[in-house]
Amino acid sequence: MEIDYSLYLVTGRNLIPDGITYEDSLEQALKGGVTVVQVREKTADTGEFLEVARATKKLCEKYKVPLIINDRIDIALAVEADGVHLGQTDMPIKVARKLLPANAIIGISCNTGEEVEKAVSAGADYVGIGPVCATSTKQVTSPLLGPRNLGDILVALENTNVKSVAIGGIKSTNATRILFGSIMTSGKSLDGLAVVSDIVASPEPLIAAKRLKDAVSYFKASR
Ligand code: TZP
Ligand code: MG
Repeated sequence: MEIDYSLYLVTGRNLIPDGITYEDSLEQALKGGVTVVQVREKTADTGEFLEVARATKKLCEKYKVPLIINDRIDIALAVEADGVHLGQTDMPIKVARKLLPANAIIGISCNTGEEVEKAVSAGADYVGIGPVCATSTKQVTSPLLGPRNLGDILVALENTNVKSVAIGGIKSTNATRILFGSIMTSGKSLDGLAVVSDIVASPEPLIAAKRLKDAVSYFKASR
């Protein structure tokens, strides 16, 4: 399955402003041009996670956008999601691959070139590289990369078909700098940007998504 990684929305239900429902927020983001959705639920129990995943799947189908589930292979299977996103300490990619349908998308979070190299040999479809900038959405312990280190890490993807998104503190105000900054050191460019708060914490997720999408489209058109 070919995925357009341009604007990869990672959900964050706790960040949605009062008065906006999860479904409204998601639908606005999809209308604004989000191209992939990852359901990330760090505190929900299994029943709640499943419910959110089902609601998300409905909207993803409506907008023909692939659905990725964070961490939980069982939930991905239950809702027939398009894939899973794993962390460095989650189920190993090779094990996940055995459990999931043959065409499942598997992505993994990476912070270093070595982690990216490992992800490539384990058969990842894409890597989420970060945190690029400071974020308060997730407690991060790994070093902030900035565009330059991000570019150095992208070198590990040269001559592979593995796609990449950057994550962590990405906003419409720094998107262009991250996209263009990261190609200074490598011939490889990002395939997209992964964003939580700049979209979901916005009172206008459609506009927020559109701004980010425009930045990625501009970058891709100029390559
Ligand atoms: N992984 C690394 S940083 C991060 C995740 C899930 C959070 C990104 O959130 P935001 O709000 O886009 O900075
Ligand atoms: Mg995880």
